[in-house]
Amino acid sequence: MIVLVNPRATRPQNRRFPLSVMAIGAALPATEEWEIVDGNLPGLDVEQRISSVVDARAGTSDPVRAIALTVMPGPQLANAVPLTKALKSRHAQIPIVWGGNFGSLYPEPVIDSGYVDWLIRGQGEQTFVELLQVLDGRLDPAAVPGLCFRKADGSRHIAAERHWVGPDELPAPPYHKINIGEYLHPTFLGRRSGVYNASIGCPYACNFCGVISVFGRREKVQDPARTAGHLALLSRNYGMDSVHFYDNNFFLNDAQAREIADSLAPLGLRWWCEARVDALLRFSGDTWRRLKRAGLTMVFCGAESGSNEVLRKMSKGITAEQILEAAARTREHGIIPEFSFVFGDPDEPELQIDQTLAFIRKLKRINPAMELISYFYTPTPQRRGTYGDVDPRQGTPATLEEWTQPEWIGWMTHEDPDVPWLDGRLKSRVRDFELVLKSRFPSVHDRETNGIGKLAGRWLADMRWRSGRYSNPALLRQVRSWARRRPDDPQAYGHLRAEAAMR
Ligand code: B12
Ligand code: SF4
Repeated sequence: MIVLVNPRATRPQNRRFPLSVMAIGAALPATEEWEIVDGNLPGLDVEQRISSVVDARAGTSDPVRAIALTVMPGPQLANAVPLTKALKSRHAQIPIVWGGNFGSLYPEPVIDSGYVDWLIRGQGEQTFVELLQVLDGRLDPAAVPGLCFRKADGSRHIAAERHWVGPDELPAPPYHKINIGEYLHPTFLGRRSGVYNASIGCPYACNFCGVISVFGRREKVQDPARTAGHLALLSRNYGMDSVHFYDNNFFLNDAQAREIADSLAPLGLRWWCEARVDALLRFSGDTWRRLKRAGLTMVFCGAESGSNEVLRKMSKGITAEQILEAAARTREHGIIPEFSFVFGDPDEPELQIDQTLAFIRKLKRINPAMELISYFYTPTPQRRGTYGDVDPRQGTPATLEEWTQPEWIGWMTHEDPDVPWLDGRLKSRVRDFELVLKSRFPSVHDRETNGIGKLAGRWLADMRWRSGRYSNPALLRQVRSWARRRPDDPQAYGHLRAEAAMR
């Protein structure tokens, strides 16, 4: 028996399918029994639940022989650390395994912790199956790609990730192992929104991004017919009416985008996905129209900066002019663009912030429907060359306990990194701008601010927006906190966010 754990990563109201552990479970041999414990479910005592499975299985022919956790940087890590410690002290004899993005990027503190026995870096399906053979004494752990551990002499064995395979070579998501209805929630897309991941990796080379550090510069996409088959099941059997595609990069090129559009069209779903600005600009008018017809409602693009110099330093491979053009094309086709920006150039942070804020105004003029997502630049380990030529490991914690401190959570979530080139004044400049912009143009994601509050916010923000004076909008902040049915949720990251957390 294997217990696969998704430590709490977000509030129950934001929970989505725990895809990472579903993928690991689906790849286990048919003879292996396994169960998912999802910390995002409401009212669940995760440690208690795991322990009750362990206790129920103890003394049977199939006791729990591994507890495996997925761990993403950020709040999930903060929850995974105390949970793992508690599990280790309660069930010392059961091997504890970590996988996921945090350990893939920062293996040393995980291996050194003393309470994680095995770490799997990168794609986990095959490595986890081989680890079970290691636990049975049938395989030498040092021979397993991606498997990291402490050797008998106390030194670390940190393996490189294994050569990974694409989604078509992996089993289908095991929907029968979760209660699907518990994971379909209202979003701006629909009443019963779900999530899906149809590819692995990304072929681009942005040198601030953690994806290429884990998966290299490659992407493999699933056959669109298979994607449509899985979504049809969710829509037909469970009433899913909309979907967020989790893929880092959903479209490879024009031909593949058309194929996706044609496969999804019959399903009648509304959907959100991430795409590159340059890829979008290569689409023909016909491809845009097919995508629109197929339900593409919002497209998220990493715009990152309004400065060509900064985009070049980031190896982003796009220009500010192309971003403006993408804003125009999305407007023409009635698709909402969600542009994400990374603030805080290590060389000239103030100049970059000013240029980018001015650029966002321009984007808003071209496409008033445009949505803004903002992050602060947080150096992330890279295979080659980092944006700003900084050492992303310098000063990062050596222990998991330190990683879970609030200042490092702010670092990992890219919400509030403590970096020498960004002070509170500069961060406030970005946050104040964002508050003015989102009050003046309420986000389609915002279902929590009441109508009067939205009206008052618009009115108050209008003067500021026109004059370009954003600093310290105290009254707007007050109106916002008064008008929200629920307070801003700083755990509602990315596609979960009703609006960016505005503190
Ligand atoms: C879903 C998701 C979330 C969800 C959390 C999901 C959950 N666990 O409940 C939410 C929205 C909360 C979230 C938040 C954040 N996320 Co997030 N998220 C994703 C997303 C979109 C999909 C992950 C997924 O399900 N993939 C599908 C599964 C099948 O693949 P996988 O997770 O990679 O799992 C494979 C391997 O990693 C490994 N593996 C994973 N877990 C395990 C466990 C075991 C035991 C084993 C053996 C192997 C293993 O094997 C799996 C199968 O091959 C990815 C982007 C992406 N497409 O991957 C970003 C991504 C992982 N998130 C990222 C980030 C930075 C964050 C945030 C820190 C920042 C932010 N402000 O958004 C926050 C904070 C996280 C937190 N709360 O702790 C980055 C990580 C980059 C990095 N390496 O640093 C990504 C890659 C997005 C990006 N392009 O930047 N996220
Ligand atoms: S930022 Fe986006 S496009 Fe660039 S490497 Fe990362 S996932 Fe790919």
